[in-house]
Amino acid sequence: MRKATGRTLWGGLNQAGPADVTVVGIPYDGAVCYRRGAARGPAAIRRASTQVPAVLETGEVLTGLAVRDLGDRRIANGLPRDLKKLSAFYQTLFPETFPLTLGGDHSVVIPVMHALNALARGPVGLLVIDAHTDLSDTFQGSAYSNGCPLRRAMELPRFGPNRTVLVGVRCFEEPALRYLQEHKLRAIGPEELESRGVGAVADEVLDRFAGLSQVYLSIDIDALDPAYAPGTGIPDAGGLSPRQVITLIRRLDALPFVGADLVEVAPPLDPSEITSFAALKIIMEVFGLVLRRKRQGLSTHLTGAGR
Ligand SMILES: [Mn+2]
Repeated sequence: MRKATGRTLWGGLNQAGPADVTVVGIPYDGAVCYRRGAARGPAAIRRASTQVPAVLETGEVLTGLAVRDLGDRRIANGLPRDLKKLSAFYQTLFPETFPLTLGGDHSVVIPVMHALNALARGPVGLLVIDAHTDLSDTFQGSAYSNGCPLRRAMELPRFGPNRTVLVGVRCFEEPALRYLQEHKLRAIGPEELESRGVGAVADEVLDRFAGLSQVYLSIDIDALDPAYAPGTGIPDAGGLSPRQVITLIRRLDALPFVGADLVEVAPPLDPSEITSFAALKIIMEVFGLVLRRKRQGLSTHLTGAGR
């Protein structure tokens, strides 16, 4: 594990000791089905994080949020081989802190979901912001490709199609589309988001997760239009704007989020670094959400974990 203790990381919020948010990088792109490069995502996002102040665009100052960057965890032997080890690591984090994972390709969140599944006492809501469904049972011969992580999550008892919402999806493999339709998974595409507006969609998301004690947030940077996020393996035109994603996240602080990830930033495909900086801005918004919950005395990590 590479130590990352620099105080300039994360807008200066990075510190040693107990933390509200714990950052972990998983520099792995072995499950990528097209262009690689996401393994270098954590380093690029961290580098960007030394260049910004810890202040949101609303003027909210993030001082007061304790962030600790633990550096990287590696998937040396691929998935599923390293799944148990990584899941065990996350099981030590969830009861204490809000883990924020930097991908890596989208398959890196499978161990995170396994950890949540092992610890949560009740059902887990899952909000996924992504251009793709990631619901393929297998993709190019692998059950652990980056086209499959959401399908793997759906197989875990704490997760399920009726408590999962996809935002930004617009690219469907046919078998994944059938699964989505058969299981009545709620998918809100870019056109619906644009026509109904972010506020209405946020209200629906709040409504759908009402009553849950834990919700996990997974953000694939390819949800953004390639104009805003060209540095990713499979860009898909017609996507969301950073404006929409930032506003959506800001409106969801009533939800009991217990962790999040941001995946699929591929720096070799991102010569201007705008993808890394867009990812960072979205992550800062997640920090803001955690801090607002903390200030209100609301839970910011998995409570009542079954360990
Ligand atoms: Mn994805």
